[in-house]
Amino acid sequence: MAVPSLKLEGALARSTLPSISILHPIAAPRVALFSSSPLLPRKLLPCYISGRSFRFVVKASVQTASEGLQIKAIPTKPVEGQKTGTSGLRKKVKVFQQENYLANWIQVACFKPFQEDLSSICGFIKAFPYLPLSIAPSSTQRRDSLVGGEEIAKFLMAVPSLKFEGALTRSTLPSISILHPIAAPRVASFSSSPLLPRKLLPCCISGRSFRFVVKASVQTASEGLQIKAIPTKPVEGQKTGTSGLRKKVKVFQQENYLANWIQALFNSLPLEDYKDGVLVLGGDGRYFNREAAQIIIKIAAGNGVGKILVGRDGLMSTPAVSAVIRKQKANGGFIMSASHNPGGPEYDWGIKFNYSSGQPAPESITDKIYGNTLSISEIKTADIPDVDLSSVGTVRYGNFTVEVVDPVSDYLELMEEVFDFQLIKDLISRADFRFSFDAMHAVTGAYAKPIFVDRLGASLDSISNGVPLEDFGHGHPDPNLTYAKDLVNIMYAKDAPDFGAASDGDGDRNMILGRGFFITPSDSVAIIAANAQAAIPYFKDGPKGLARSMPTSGALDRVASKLNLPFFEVPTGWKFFGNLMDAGRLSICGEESFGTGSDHIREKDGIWAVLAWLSIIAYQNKDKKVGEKLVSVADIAKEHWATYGRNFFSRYDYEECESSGANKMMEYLRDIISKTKQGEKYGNYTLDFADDFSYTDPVDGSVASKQGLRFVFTDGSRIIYRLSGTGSAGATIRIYIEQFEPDVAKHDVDAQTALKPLIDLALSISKLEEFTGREKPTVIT
Ligand code: VG1
Ligand code: CO
Repeated sequence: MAVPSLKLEGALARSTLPSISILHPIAAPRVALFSSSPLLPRKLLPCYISGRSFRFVVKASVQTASEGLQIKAIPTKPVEGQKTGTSGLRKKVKVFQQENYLANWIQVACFKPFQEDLSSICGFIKAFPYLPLSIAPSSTQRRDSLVGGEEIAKFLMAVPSLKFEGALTRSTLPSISILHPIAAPRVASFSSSPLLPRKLLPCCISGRSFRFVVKASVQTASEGLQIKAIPTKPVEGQKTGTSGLRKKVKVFQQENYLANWIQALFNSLPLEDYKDGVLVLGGDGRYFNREAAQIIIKIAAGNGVGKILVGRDGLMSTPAVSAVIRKQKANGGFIMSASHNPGGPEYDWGIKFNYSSGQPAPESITDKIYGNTLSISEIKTADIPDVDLSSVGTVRYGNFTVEVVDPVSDYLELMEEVFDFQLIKDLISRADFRFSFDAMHAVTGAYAKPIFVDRLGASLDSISNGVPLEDFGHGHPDPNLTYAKDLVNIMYAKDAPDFGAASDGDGDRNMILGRGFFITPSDSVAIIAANAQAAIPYFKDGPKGLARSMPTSGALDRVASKLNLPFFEVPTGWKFFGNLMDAGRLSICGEESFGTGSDHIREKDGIWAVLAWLSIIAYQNKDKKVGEKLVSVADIAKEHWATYGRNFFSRYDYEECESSGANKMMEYLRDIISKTKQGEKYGNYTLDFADDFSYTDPVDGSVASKQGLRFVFTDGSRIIYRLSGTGSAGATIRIYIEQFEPDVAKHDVDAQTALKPLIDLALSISKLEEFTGREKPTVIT
C-alpha cells in the first residue's frame, strides 16, 4: 500500500492462490474489475479492499452440500417458434420471461440429445459463453442472461453424471466446457497442488450426480515464469530414423540426452511455429515416459510455447496425437514412443515430433534437428514444479498453460465422423459374430474399452491385454504373427472368433485376422481401398488417390488401376504420405509393416483399420438374417483375389544383426546392382531392372535417395532389401518378397510355399548367411 499506483490481485480459493501477482501499472495497467459487476449475487460479492493507490480484489468461492440436490420433473407444453437462427435463439426478453419458454428450449435442445450426442450440448455451451452468470456474472450488458444462467445451471444439475467446469473471471469464461464423465472422467483437483495453502480450499458445488468446479483464474504476469539456461554439450548419434529417435532407455537417461534433442528441435523450428503456440504431448505408456513428459513440458515452457495439451497420464496414441493436433489447430506435437519396440528399463524409448497438419516431421526438419544436436550449448528450461498428469485439468504458470486432456475423446469423435458406428454396432451385437481385440498391453488399451465396448457394444472379454503397462507385460508390442502370439492362438483355435485384431505400442499399426486366416497388410490396404466407398461414409465420394510404400505389395496398384485412381509409390515411413494428403491427391494408403490409414489424419491408424474392416464385414452382411452364413474375412479376401489376382507377399526380418556384417551385405548388393543388365537370368526369373529406390516428392520436389535395393523381374516379381531405421541396437535386415498370381486355382497355396523359389533366390543373391551368420530370420510375415 505504500507503493504508489501498485495493484494487487488475489483470490480466496486455493486454486487461485498461485495466481496472486503484483502487476506493475505500466506492464499490466488493468486488473479485472470483478467488484464493479452489478451482476454478482450479493452473497457472493468479492472482497474488495481499496486504497488511493492500492487495490486488492479477492474472488469469491461457492460451496454447497452434496446431498442437497432435488430433481423435479416439471410438466410442460411445446411453444411454437423456438427455431434457432444463425447464432442461437434470440427473442425479446419478454418472450423469454414467459413460463417455461427458456426451460423448454434448454430441456429439448441440450438434454434430450444428450444421451446420443454429446457434441450438441458442447456446441450449445460454446455458444453460450456467459453460462455461469448465476455463479459469476461478469458483464452488465448481459443482465438478462443472468436469469438464463441460473436456469441452465439447474438443468445441468439434473443431468446424471454430468461434470461441469467453469471459471470465475471474465477472461476465462469462454473456456467453460462440459466434460463428459466417460470421455473425461475426472476434473482437475486443484486442492492437490502442493502450491496451494490448505486454508484456501477450492470453490465447489457438489451433488450426488453433479459436480460444479469453479476454477478461479490464474493471472500471473508473464514475468512470473523463471527461465533457466542450462549449459550443455553435444552428444553424438542423435540422428532420427524412419520414425523419430529411438535408443535404449539407459541412453536417454544420460544427463541432458533427451533435453538436448528437445532443445535442438526448438532451435530448428521457425519461432512463429511454436512461440505462444500450442503443442500436444502424448505417449504409449512405456517406461521413462513420466520423467520424459516433465522434461519436455519444462523445455517447451522455457522456449516460449504458450500451451501444452497432454494426454492424461501422458497417454495418447500416435494417431490420436495427429487427430488432436488437427482438431485443436495445434502447432505440432510430441509422441513419446518407440512404437513396436519393447519397453522397460532395459529396453527402448523413443520420441517423435509431428507438425501442424499432424504429420511426422519431414526430413528437412529432422536433418536440421540432427545438425543442431551437434552444436548445442544451452538448454532453456522453465523453473516450474512437475505437473500432475493424473487427472484432467489446467495449470498455468505465467503465460504458459498445461492442459491435461482425455486422450480418447477427440479421437473417438473423429472416428464417429469417419465411420457408420450404427452399422458396426449392428454387426458386433449379432449373436453369430464374435470379435477379439488384443491391445498388447500398449496404448490402445486406453481406447479399446471406450470405443469397442462402450460405443460399439462389444463384450468386455473381447478385449485382451487391455491395460497399458510400462513394459507391455514383458512383451514385444508388435502386432505380427510372431509377437502377437496370444491373438494368433485364439484366432487359429477350433472355435475361433470371426474377427481378430491387434495394435502396436503406440496404436498406429494393426494386424487383421479372420477365423484361421491372416490378412497381409499389403492385401488389407487393397481390400479397404476397394470397399471404402460402399462401406465407409468418409469415402462416400470415392477415394481421391491411393499410395503404398515401395516394399508393400502391388495389390493396391491393381485396385488403383481398376478404379482409375491416381496412385503413388513412396519410400518406407509414413512421413512421405503427408504432402500428397495435404495436396488433396491421396485418401487411402498403407505399408506392408502393418500400417494402414487415410487422410482423416496424417499417421497410420490401428483402430481406424480395425473399424474399416468391421465396416466392410458389416456392410457385406447387413442383410444377412440370423442363421444364414455370414460373409467371413477369408471370403472377402478370396473374393478380392478372384477379382484382382493375388500378390503373394512375405517379409523376412533378421533383427539385431552385427552392423558391420549387415552394412557389408548392402554394399555387396549395391555393387551387384551397378553391374546388372536387363534380361539377365536369375533361376527361372528374368531381370527387368535393379536399383536403389529414390523418390522425388511430387508436391515439394524434395528427393529421398537410398530407400531400398530392388530386383524387379519381368513377371513383376520383386526382391527388396532394406536396413531398418527404427531399431535401437545393431542392424535389422528386412527382405521383402513378392510374386503375382492371376490364376484363381493357385490362390489357396500357402504364401511360404508359393514364394519358396524367390525366397531362396533372395538369400543366395545376398549371401545373407555368409555376411551375418544368420541361418533363420527372427520374424517371418
Ligand atoms: C518400420 C516399418 C515402416 C514403419 C516404421 C514406423 O520402419 O518398416 O514401414 O513406417 O517402422 O512404424 P523400419 O525402418 O524399421 O523398416 V512404427 O509403428 O514403429 O512408428
Ligand atoms: Co507404431
